[in-house]
Amino acid sequence: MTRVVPNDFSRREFLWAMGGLGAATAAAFGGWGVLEAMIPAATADEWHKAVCRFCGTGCTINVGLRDGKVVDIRGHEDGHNKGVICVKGSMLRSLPQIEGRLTKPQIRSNGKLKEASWDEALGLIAERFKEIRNQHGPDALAFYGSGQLYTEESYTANKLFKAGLGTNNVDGNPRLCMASAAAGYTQVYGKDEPPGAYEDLDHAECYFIMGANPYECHPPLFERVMRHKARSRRVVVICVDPRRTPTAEHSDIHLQPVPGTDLLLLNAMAQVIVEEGLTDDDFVREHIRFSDGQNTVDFAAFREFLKDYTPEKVESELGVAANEIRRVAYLFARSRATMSLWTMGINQRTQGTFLNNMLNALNLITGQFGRPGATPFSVTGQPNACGGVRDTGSLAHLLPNGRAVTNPEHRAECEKLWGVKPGTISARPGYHAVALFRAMEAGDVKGALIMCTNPGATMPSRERYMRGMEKCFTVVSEIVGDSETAKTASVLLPAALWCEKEGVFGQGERRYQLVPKLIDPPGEARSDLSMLVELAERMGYGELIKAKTPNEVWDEWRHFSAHSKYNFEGITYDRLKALPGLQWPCPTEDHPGTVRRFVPGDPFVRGDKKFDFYGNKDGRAVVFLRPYVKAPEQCTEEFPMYLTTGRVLEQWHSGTMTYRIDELKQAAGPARFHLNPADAYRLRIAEGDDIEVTSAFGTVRGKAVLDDAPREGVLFAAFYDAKLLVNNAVADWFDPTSKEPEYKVTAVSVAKVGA
Ligand SMILES: Nc1nc2c(c(=O)[nH]1)N[C@H]1C(S)=C(S)[C@@H](COP(=O)(O)OP(=O)(O)OC[C@H]3O[C@@H](n4cnc5c(=O)[nH]c(N)nc54)[C@H](O)[C@@H]3O)O[C@H]1N2
Ligand SMILES: Nc1nc2c(c(=O)[nH]1)N[C@H]1C(S)=C(S)[C@@H](COP(=O)(O)OP(=O)(O)OC[C@H]3O[C@@H](n4cnc5c(=O)[nH]c(N)nc54)[C@H](O)[C@@H]3O)O[C@H]1N2
Ligand code: SF4
Ligand SMILES: [Mo]
Repeated sequence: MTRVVPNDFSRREFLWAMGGLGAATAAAFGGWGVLEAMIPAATADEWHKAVCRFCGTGCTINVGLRDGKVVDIRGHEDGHNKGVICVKGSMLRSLPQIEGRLTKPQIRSNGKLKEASWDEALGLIAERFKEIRNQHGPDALAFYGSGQLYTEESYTANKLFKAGLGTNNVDGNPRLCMASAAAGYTQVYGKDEPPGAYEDLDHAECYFIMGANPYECHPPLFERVMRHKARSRRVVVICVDPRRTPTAEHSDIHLQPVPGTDLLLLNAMAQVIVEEGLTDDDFVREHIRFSDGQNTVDFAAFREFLKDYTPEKVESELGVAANEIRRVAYLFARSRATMSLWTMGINQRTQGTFLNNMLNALNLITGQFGRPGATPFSVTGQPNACGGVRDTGSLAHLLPNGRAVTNPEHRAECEKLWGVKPGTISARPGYHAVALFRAMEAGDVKGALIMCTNPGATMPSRERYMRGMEKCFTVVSEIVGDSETAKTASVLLPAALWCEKEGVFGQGERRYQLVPKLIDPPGEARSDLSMLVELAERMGYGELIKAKTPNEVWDEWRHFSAHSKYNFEGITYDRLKALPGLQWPCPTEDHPGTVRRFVPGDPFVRGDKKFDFYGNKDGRAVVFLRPYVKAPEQCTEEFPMYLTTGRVLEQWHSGTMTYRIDELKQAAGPARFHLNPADAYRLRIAEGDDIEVTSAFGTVRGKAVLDDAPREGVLFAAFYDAKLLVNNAVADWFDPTSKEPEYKVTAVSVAKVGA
């Protein structure tokens, strides 16, 4: 492997100075000396438009090939990302060759995985799944998928399980990630997915970034914020995070709340906005309905509700001074265009849905909506959580295009569109992620297909759920053989990754983009779609799953979508091959796509309305009165600190991909516990000490690093390193509505090992 710069430290410094952006981008900033060293040795013979495999930014890229191998990656100038990519994207060139790629199926016998043929592996799965269904009913089977599968793959799995096998036990990692955002949008607008677009990043004057660290997790988006800020002195960036992240360091205002208390801040901001007359009264009158969650209430009731949340009343529990709350509320309401951005610090919370409701509410009551730069915007994590999972309804309570399994009309519509007998789709919602792994543990789910996700590392309270997977007939489709999840597999299937297969990713602004197949997978590895198609055939569902190639599945799916307000029938493979993606709604093949929803330009807006929240019968968006409730994890004498978890720039989730790429591994280093020096001093912990972190859920050991980024009393760890499986200690409480776990708030004790 080519070493990129002589000294890893200086390389990381350089990348960080560039906002983590990749080699192709760094040129724009004049970092030429180091840049040349970063350009890979091999030059490409041919270039192909594709999409980055990693995050929900969904950067359009050019993939350089030589001798059937990926040798270079560049940002695509015509993409929404305008040529910008981050370090993970630029290192995609090494992904197909990572160590440990699976090349043959494996079947466990006498406790050991042994190589087998595809015929044996798929034959066994079909036989065992049929047996389990016949003996225990369809709900003893489950599919656990991923926002990193292609849309065609998630759509097919969802259809096979819900309309074929007859169980709604279809869930996946977007439950851990975007469920609160989806629930929040659906309650407010009657439809999921953001009203705004990345383009809004170029126009806002106030950016309200809460529970998100886009500097590390969505670098091209944050770079757009910084570029806009450099152009205009009026721009103000506000960051709300218990850690002083690089995002916070680049912001004008950083509020550092106690983990788990954000709803106090949002309600207090609303209180200031209402009390100080900062609402947009016309917008409120014409386009908003207020609700206490059960009934419609009036504005006076909203105002009354907020009286408990004056800045002075909340400041001590929140950990942010009242005058700061007032200042931020003014800036939010008064700027010419306010864009709020949030991710996991908000979604992964027992009040995640309420927090999402309130973030949308702040933009609505101030009329910061539907103009360039004025929009609420939930930033998406995975490359295909939106298009692949939320839009296809591949979650336990959903059917495609925003339909619900509990709604008889919705079931009937889907049965008709899928051509199955009335009554085929079960009326019972399946198990959501946490419930699913508990059902495996309890022995209620006896057979599961896990695809493109590594819950053995990434579920909260993971040890418990490893036991569940071990107990079950667990089929794991993976690219590597030694993920935590693969260790539990009864059958392990070798998967093709990214541009070894073809399919569509739908990123965070409703944009669908095509990844072409450019190279061959190693050995006998094959696409997840082909596994699903063959499994369906072997189980007797060949007629139901009649679309067998990516293009055939896509065509079926886009015609399906025409029966909904998620209509993208006009987005064909041919258009996707030619264009750097299209944003839905996009009903016809000559439609240019839709940048902003619920405003003119959106094909569903009726007549000459300036705003039309057509997802709700009365055409209004709903502002909810959402009371703050303390997080279930509170600091006690036994567990006096908060553990919070998250990501670093160079690593992706459980690290099975990025921790095997030398440059990214060296740049991130091993994961450690980040401890505020004040806490470290109190606990007599020095940098480099081995420490033990214990919660009511489990214990993890790791090295301490002193870092004043987390606020006092807060400990941070990332989860990419299999040597520091922080999820052993992370609590698995979840939001009662979205069922998304609260990864961000666990009460722990911290001690030096042996002390
Ligand atoms: N480099 C990199 N980028 C990624 C990913 C990756 O693995 N690596 N994964 C992608 C995915 S799937 C996702 S979901 C996104 C996640 O993107 P982000 O949500 O931006 O990343 P996280 O690090 O999970 O969490 C964001 C911040 O929440 C803060 N936080 C913790 N508790 C609280 C709280 O109580 N209140 C508030 N306000 N903030 C809190 C943390 O300190 C952290 O800085 O990133 C995507 N992009
Ligand atoms: N402590 C803590 N835990 C968290 C979070 C947190 O903030 N803190 N965040 C949560 C969130 S937001 C998310 S999204 C999840 C992510 O959790 P996971 O999805 O479990 O994590 P990944 O490492 O992305 O797992 C993807 C797996 O798919 C494999 N793979 C890659 N490409 C393919 C393919 O094409 N086909 C197949 N079959 N396999 C493939 C990879 O090798 C990898 O093992 O983690 C959650 N866990
Ligand atoms: S920002 Fe996300 S999509 Fe863009 S290059 Fe980086 S990892 Fe890939
Ligand atoms: Mo995520």
